[in-house]
Parts: sequence; structure tokens; C-alpha cells
Amino acid sequence: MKKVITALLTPFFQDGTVHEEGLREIVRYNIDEMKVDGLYVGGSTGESFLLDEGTKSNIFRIVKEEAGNDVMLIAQIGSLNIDEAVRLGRKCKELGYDTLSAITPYYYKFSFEEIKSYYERLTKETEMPMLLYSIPAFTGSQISINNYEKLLAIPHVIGVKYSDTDVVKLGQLKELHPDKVFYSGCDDMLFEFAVSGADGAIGSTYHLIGQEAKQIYGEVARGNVAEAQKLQLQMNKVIDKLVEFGVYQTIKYVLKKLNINSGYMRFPFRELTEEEKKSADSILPLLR
Ligand code: NAY
Repeated sequence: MKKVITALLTPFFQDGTVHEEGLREIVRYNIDEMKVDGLYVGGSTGESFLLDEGTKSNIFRIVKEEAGNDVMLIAQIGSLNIDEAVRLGRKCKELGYDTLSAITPYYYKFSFEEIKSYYERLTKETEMPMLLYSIPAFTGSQISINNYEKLLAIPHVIGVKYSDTDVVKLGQLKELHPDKVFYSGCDDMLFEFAVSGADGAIGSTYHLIGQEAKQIYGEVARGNVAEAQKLQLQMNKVIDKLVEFGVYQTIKYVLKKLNINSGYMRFPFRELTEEEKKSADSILPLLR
């Protein structure tokens, strides 16, 4: 079955510590109201790359405690420090996460062989299903179809969180590797990815429009392509507005309006200004 998975936010207090109660509320809202099929914890949306190991570990624990076995849980444990990534991976295995995921090592211009050896070591030392996390716009690391073949052949690698806009490549990858899973990571293109063979989508905006995303997959499965595209166009009105002033800040702001304790951003991210908040209020009538 195709899956819609929320890339989970992390609510913080103003001093930068995790707002546990808010995190639990957000987990429940996604499961009970958005009815998503899973949660992607510790990704870009979770501001994970701004956090230390102890904080990430605590977030993984809280989310598992709150979600239990209600939905699939994926832990993004990728870090430039491989030892930290392994420790977090083992921790999530112990906690009972379903799958690990790791961003391609970034900042330095690593060669493909270096990237491959990173995943080989991570999978060997954690022995957990691994979803590669490719986000070329942020990491600068573009993976060719041939190189994907090499990464997908590593034991335990089950597929890719594909935060790339190249939908044609996704279709080719799925055709070549029908046994692997490919989740799209560009929420405004969910429809295009759905008709190109994606197994689902992982995204931040499903905190607010998770049900619509699921409906698109439903319509595509029933062959109602025109209806699915119409839904995407409606979703994109929300997404366009969410990205205008910062997608994570704006989702947090809208969640607050829905009485969910979504907390603050982690420094150096900033909060929305009063003027931006007023403008973001126009999102509310667009939601179900
Ligand atoms: C993550 O790790 O949290 C994600 O990559 C989730 C995917 C999101 N991409 C980023 C870079 O945040 O949901 C998307 C994105 O916010 C959305 O498409 C709007 O641009």
C-alpha cells in the first residue's frame, strides 16, 4: 500500500530545549487527525542538523513512546559523524523503530565511493532496514542511476527518500528496482511522483494537508488522474503560502492556530513577524 508519511517538526522552548508535551501533541495530531501512515523523525523538518546527539536521542524516545505501534516510524539518524549515526541507529533499533534513514554525507564534496562506504558501514553496524535520504538541493550530491544501483545493492538498503525534483529518474529507478521503495520528498509534486511509480511521500506539509495527500494516492489508484491533479493544485495553494516565509516556521504557526503546542524554532531559525503571521492566516480557510 502507498504511504503518506509526515516529516515531523520538533517544537522547542525559547531556550532551545525540546517541548516534550508539544511534540507528543504533534505526534497525536498527525496520527489521529491527519491519519498519516507514518512519521519520519529527525529529518530536515525536525531541525535535526541543529541538534546534539542527546537531544536527538530524546526526541526518538518521546516519539516512539507517544506513537507506540500506531504507525510506521522512520528515524533519520544520518550525521557527518559516523559513530554518532551508528549509536543513534542502535538506539532506535532498541526503541523499536521500523526503519532507519540517513542523509547522504554532506558539506564536503565526498566521492561516490566515500558515500557508498558510509552506507556500507552504517548498515553493517546497525543491521536495520535503511532508507537512503537524497536531497541534492541541500547536499549538492546528485546520484546517477548507475550509482543508485550500487547503493540499492547494499544489504539492508530498502529504498530512497527521494527529495529530488527529477520525476523521470524516479520512474526509471522504480522500473529498474521494483522491489525497493521510493518515497517522494517534494510535496508540491506528489501527484507527478504518484503517477510515476512512487511508493508514497514523506513531507513536512502533511502536518496540515496529510488527508489530501492520501486522497491523491487514492484517486491515482482508482485511475482518476484528473481528480488527483485537481487535488494537487488545491494542495499547492497551501504549500505556496507555507513556503513563502519559511515552511517549518509557518507550519508551526498554523498548528498553533489549531491549538497545537508547536513551540518555537531552534536558533538561528527565526520566528514569523507579526506581518508575516497576518499573511499566513490566509492558509486557515484553505484547510479542511
Ligand atoms: C525532511 O527531512 O524533513 C524532509 O526532507 C521533508 C521534505 C520537505 N523538504 C524539506 C527540505 O524540508 O516536505 C518537504 C518540503 O518542506 C515541502 O516540499 C515544501 O517545500
